[in-house]
Amino acid sequence: MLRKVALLLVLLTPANLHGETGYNMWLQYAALDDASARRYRDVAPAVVTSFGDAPTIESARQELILGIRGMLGRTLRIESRLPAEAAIVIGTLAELRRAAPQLALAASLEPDGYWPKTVRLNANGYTIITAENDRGVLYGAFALLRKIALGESIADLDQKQTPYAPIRWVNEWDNLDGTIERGYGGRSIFWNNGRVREDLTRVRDYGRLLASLGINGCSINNVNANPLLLSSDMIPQVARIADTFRPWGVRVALAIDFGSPQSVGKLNTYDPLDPAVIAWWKSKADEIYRAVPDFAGFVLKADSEGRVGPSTYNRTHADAANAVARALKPHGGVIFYRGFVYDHHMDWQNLKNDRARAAYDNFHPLDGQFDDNVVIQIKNGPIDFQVREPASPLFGALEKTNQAIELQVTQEYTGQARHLVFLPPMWKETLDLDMRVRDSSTPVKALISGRTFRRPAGGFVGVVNIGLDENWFGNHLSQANLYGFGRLAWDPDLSARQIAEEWTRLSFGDDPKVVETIAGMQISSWRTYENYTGPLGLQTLTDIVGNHYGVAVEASERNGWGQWHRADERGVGMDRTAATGTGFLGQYRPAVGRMYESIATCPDDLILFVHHVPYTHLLHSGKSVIQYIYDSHYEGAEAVSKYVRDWKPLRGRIDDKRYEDVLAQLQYQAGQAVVWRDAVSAWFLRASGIPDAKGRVGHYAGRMEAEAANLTGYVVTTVTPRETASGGKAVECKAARCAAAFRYDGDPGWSEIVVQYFDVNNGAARFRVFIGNQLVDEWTAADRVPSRILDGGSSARRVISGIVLRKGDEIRIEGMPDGGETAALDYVEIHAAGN
Ligand code: GCW
Repeated sequence: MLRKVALLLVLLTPANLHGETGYNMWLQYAALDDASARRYRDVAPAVVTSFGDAPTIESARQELILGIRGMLGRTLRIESRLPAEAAIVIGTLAELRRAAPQLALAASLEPDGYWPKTVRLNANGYTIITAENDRGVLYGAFALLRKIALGESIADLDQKQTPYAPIRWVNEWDNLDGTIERGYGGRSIFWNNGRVREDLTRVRDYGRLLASLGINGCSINNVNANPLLLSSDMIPQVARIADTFRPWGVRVALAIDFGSPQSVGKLNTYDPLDPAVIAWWKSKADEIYRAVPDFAGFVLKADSEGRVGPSTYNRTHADAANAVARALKPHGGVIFYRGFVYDHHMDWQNLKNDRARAAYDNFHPLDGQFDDNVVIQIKNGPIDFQVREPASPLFGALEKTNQAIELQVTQEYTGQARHLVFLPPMWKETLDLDMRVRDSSTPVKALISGRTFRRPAGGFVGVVNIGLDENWFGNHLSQANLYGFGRLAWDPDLSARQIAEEWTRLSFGDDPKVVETIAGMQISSWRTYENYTGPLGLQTLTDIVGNHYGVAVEASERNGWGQWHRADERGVGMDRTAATGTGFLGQYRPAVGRMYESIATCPDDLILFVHHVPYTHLLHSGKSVIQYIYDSHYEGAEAVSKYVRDWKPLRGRIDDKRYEDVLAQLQYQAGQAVVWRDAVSAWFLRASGIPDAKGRVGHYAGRMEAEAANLTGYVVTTVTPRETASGGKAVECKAARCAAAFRYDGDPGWSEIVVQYFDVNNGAARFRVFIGNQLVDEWTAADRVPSRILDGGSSARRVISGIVLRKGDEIRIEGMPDGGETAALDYVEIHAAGN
């Protein structure tokens, strides 16, 4: 009873009065305004009739009731026969032909495709949603609701929809203990303490969100796979997840460890050609399929980053993939074999070594040797989800092998959900690139979907890594990346702008000012982030051996990981040409290779990825490389502070909760962008010795270093890497309380005080700011950051505005350490306030 009352309350309270938590992502089903609701009410039937009893059909029916209730304020009545009045009618083609032959539905559809069709019969209008399979019917239901939410007509429907590729999967890098590798939205929704969670509500709701995008498979554990996953007591647990996803048409897959026959099966080998190993994989697959009859398959990371693989026995990747594939084959399963295989102990001093070559070198020679239910899963670029990379040449090099593109929805190298970065524009560039495998156009999207070489399988895999956070990602705006991934996997011909606008309208409503602002920010955000983190193909200049978050320009150099940019005092960039470099460019088809090989035709955006040039090299734009590096960093940081200004007028136009959350995130990002700007430009100034033509780098108006302040208790410390602190130094408090006093020497007037401090994640230090004896601000440094040391990732900013300062004023900052956090300060900067 209580539950019923609660449900009623939920249904009766207008959603927009509440702070929206973001839980429903783009499935808001917010009430339409009166005028639009009236338009639909005039045509929308009062009845939904469904044929077939598959759980996906039931989901479709429930979703239609829920969505129409939310948007139009009407509850559809359920009928089990074709009624003598207008109705929404759902079911597969086979079911509808059998149960309602009078509708005369003649069509042939692809699996998962759907057909919304208006049929008028005996003066009744039927809105039919039909498909070849149940899953397609569910997709059609979501599509109808999306049309209503976007204000599109549903009066005369007749457009058959076909997914671009059969494979539209997500991967989750969840560990069995509940942590997530490179997840930024909280702990796992699937696992906790080595087991599948008892409460799978979040899994059900995630399945629904995936289904709304047409995603049909999900692997539920880290590709750095725990072998225990294949132990017999795990399989019934995995079956519970499969049962939970099934009503949403999402099939479960598992990432496996190649050593499992030995570690789990207790064999003395995991040699893929050993008959006992082959038999073990077969019996393991049989066991899984007994518990999960629609099990989708395996994902395998082998011989990469310390994972075991066929190389132990001098076997090939094809031997490995096929051994597992043959166990899955009788059940209709597939194996995704990851193309992300490379040597991370490469000699950095050998200028011919190149990690970018690895995927092609490993897999191209094996083309034709993989079974038909093997899919090579290839990251979009040849390195590793950097802020910009060219398309992997392997896409153009497999003709007799299935492939899928792996895109990273979770923002590992792109701001970890603390920075706004909308990735579809980046993915589009790769998907649309013509790889020139034939004279006619052969873009990456056609190759990976299997269209070019008529492969039986192919498509899209997104690494998503959502978590238990209320909004799944840790950042409301990051949800757009999952939306964009799903939409592109269904139809890669959609434009990034269209995706951004759709997502904004579905998530935040139709107010044109809101749509223009948010979609505009989303669309420009990748370029903005690139501008301050790694332009011209430098790749993300982050701590590549640590958390991949904060700035650390040299972290990529002088180690075996191979993410080298080779910047030194003479020049910058990695020579990957066929003529003088690593030969990487020779892996592309000639027309593409030539385009990058010649400096004259290589796009500026990738120049340093493939060429080593002096800092004075002039880009196509006429600007020198070094000046571009300076300028882009200033432009990027300025663009983020503009996002903050653009966001503020949205107050009251969207719900308060998301307004405040996003504002705080953008303000944080604006501070981080300045850290990146200053660190990267200072590093390149030191390396190149060439000053910024605009005089900004190294000269910071109004900045007072903490190490030069009048210190009580604080001690000066050197920060590593040095570019992540202004002047390479900061001050730390090793006592209970310390103070740093700064004398203001500028013009009197209204001012903004910027306090650059450090916020590490092993303590919550307190700060208090005084002007003279007056306390003007205080805060606790307890933000969610990935760093425990003073570096680019922990550098943080507090802006105190609306303060009038007079010449000679003392600004005193008190710091009170906590735990491992030393209330460290970098600098104070005073800006005259604008109006
Ligand atoms: O991007 C790198 C990540 C690793 C990841 C690996 C991979 C799961 O830093 O955390 O491991 O790629 O894709 O296998």
